[in-house]
Order: sequence, then structure tokens, then C-alpha cells
Amino acid sequence: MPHPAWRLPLIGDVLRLDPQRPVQREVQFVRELGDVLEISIIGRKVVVVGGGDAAAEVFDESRFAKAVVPPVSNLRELAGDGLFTAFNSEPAWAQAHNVLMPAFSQASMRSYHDAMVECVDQLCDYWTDRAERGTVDVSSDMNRLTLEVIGRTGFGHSFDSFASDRNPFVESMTRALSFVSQTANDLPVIREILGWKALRQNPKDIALMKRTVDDVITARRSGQSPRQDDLLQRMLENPDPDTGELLSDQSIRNQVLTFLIAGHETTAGLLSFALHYLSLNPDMIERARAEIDEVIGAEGAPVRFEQIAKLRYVRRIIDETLRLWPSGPAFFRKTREATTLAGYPIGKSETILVVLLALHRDPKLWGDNAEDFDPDRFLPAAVRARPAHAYKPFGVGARACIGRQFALHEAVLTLAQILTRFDIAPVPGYELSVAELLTVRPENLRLQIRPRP
Ligand code: MNH
Repeated sequence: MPHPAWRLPLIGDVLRLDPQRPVQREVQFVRELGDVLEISIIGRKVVVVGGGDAAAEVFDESRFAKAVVPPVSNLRELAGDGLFTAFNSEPAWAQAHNVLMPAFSQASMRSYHDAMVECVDQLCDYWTDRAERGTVDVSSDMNRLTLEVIGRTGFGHSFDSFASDRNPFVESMTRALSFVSQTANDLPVIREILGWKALRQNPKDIALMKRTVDDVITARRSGQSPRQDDLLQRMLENPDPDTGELLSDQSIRNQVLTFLIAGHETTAGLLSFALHYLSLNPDMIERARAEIDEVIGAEGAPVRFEQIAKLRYVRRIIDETLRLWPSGPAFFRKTREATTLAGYPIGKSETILVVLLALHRDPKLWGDNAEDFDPDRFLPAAVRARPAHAYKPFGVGARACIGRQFALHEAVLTLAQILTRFDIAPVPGYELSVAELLTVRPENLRLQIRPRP
């Protein structure tokens, strides 16, 4: 299998990796070496897949499955056997999956809608207050929004995200994710570069997050926070239909942490990138507004649940954003048995990294203009003309994203409200640079905003 040049004995390709932006470096490897390659990290081999037919192969659930390996497995210190980090074989996964699936049905989405609208209104009010300063910090404000949305709809908990500038939970979570992301390849050297400060801070951050979550659970159990039909209530009351058992306290805490992490960072990244591209494409803003006026009306009546699915163009903007910048830019698979991949023999339980960031820009699938932002790639006829494996922002198989509909509803709603209430424009000279924190997100993205009459 092709591999990066300058491979060294023992440490392999380590010096060629980029601990700050690992996935963006892997995209470069795919460009240099082709759809399938291999990297070697101190004796650990990872097959990297970044395009074409090889991707279709690894998505085949009969031969491949999700792998929980570093850096995802490093998250287990925080989220244990929660849905995202559970091993396929752990009973906690199937139990939690069974209990929580109904919480992501259409009917449940409908019940979250009003709280989502309130959160987006809070964001818009927050921006209105700051409009006279001219610019807003988009990535950080999208994080406030999405954390507030998952906190309130999932657990009836407000982080008061728009009330104060500092939020200890968010600060701890950001540091903890960055710690996991930087220890991705588990190199002893990296631990030393990170330094003792980070090593000492990490357990404190994890402890604070667990304490916060335990408080939320206790408040609900004791009736101190009102009962509501949400993720938490389901976990407290509904037994797994297969085993008849309720989730353990430990498992509930792991799930809440999982949802707070998985449910907010990704959608915040998506919204930030979408606003970045919109700010550069006023014609797309106009098309979106025309649709919003037609579906929702310009009169400021609160947007209704059913209207969101009718915002087809806004949805295409979201789809196209997730193509260029899938907020989970890569995920791991493994072989179930010894097999071949793109003709290369490959052993049992070998690790494969699917680099969506490369696949979603593969010119064989997306054409020579694959780097351009064009929502019309997601017109129904264009989607039908492409193979299904060309686009997998929410992963594949049994372990695909449970929050897909939730994220899409939230994202379409948020863009629609922002475009209704604000004119947005880029800060002159801003060049997109992308930070990685397991997820991808634009770095230092600010936008000029002006409330619309
Ligand atoms: Mn989400 C799994 C992407 C929003 C909760 N999510 C995944 C996977 C991808 C993914 C990719 C599969 C990872 C893997 O194979 O290792 N998720 C996204 C993206 C967005 C997103 C791009 C937003 C945009 N995710 C959300 C939201 C929630 C959520 C919102 C919760 C409300 N995601 C999850 C959970 C899993 C997951 C939980 C693990 C599911 C499982 O393994 O059973």
C-alpha cells in the first residue's frame, strides 16, 4: 500500500503527521498518494481511505464495522460506554440505542421545536445588542447556541449561555476535547509537549463536567427541575424493551455527557461554516430569503415546525456546507474478518480511517469544481445521479449519527432566523483557516452583522 515518504524505523510516519490539524494533513496524503494508503504510528498501522470505490467498500456493514480507537477511545475517560464511545459489543450500546431512538423520531423533534426557536431568538437578541460593535464572534456564539439547544431540549437545563461571557462548563469541555484531540496518536512526546499543566488540568476539567451533569440528573430526579418529555426523562423512566432494564446511573451520566459533546460542537461548526459561505455569496442569501418569505412569511410570526422541512434551499446550503466541511471530518472502521480493500489484502480487526474531508471533494465523484461551494449540487436530480457513498456526513451503518434529524432541523431553523433578522457580511481580508478539535471549525471567524428593518 502507498505510504507517506520519509517513513522512519520504529516511529514510522509520526513526524509527517500534524497533531494540530491531523485530518487536513491526511487529505494531503490522499491527494499525493491516492484513494487508499497506509500510515504507521509507532508500529500501529492505519489504512486511510479518502475517495472512490474504496469508500463504498468500507461502508459495507457486512465486512466492516465502527472502530473505537484513539482518539475516539480517549474520550471514554469522559463519556465511558456512552453511545458514541461504546464498543460494538458492549451491552450498554444496544440498551441506550433502544431507549433513545424514539427520542429522535419526528414526533419528538416536534416537541423540541419551540425550545429551539426560543434559543435562536436569544441568540438573535444577543447579536442585536452587539450589532453596534459591528462584528460578532461566530464560532463562539454558535457554540453558545447549540449547547443551549441540546441542554434545554435534551435535559431541561439552561447553561445561561447568553447571559455571561464565561461559561465554566464550556471552558472545561473545550480544554478536554482539545486534550483528547492532541493526544490522538498517543505519542509520549506529545504528552510532554502538552506539558504538565495540561496533564494536571485535564482531570479537573473532567471532574467539573461530571459534577455538572450529575447535578442536572439529581435536579430532575428530585423534582427540583420540572419533568419534561426529553432525553433525560426517557432514560430515567423507560426500560430497554429487549432486556426490560432501566439504564444505570452511570450509563445515564455517560449518555448526557455524550449528547452534550456530540450534540453541540458538530452543529456549531456546521452553522459557522454555513454563515461563512453565505457571507461570501449574497446571491445565495437572496435566494434563501425569497424562500423564507414564501414559506414563513415576512411578518415575524414564529416559525412553525412543519415549515422547516419546506425550506428546501436553506437545507441545500446546509447539505453543501457538510460536504465541504463535514463537522466530523473522519471516522474509524475496522475489518470484521481478513478481507481485501481496493484489491489489497488486509487482516482481521485492522483499523481504517475514512477521511470524509477528502471523499467529499473527490473529483471523480464531485467533478473538477469540487472545491467550490454550490448548494445546487443537492438538487434532487443531482443527488440521484451520484453514488450513495459519495456523501456520508453522518457516518454509516448501525453506529451512524442518532442526532441527524435533530441537527438538520436546528441548523435550518437557525439559518432561516439569522437571515431574517440580520444582514451579514465578511470581515474584509478574512481567510478561512480551519481548526480541528476532533471536529472541524473555522478559526477566528467574525462577521459583520446589521439588524434588518
Ligand atoms: Mn452525531 C455519531 C456526525 C450532530 C449525537 N455523528 C456520529 C457519527 C458522525 C456524526 C459522523 C458517526 C461517528 C463514527 O462512526 O464514529 N453528528 C454528526 C454531524 C452532526 C452531528 C456532522 C451535526 C452537523 N450528533 C449530532 C447531534 C447529536 C449527535 C445534534 C445529538 C443530539 N452522533 C451522536 C451520537 C452518535 C453520533 C450519540 C453515536 C451514535 C452511535 O454510535 O450509536
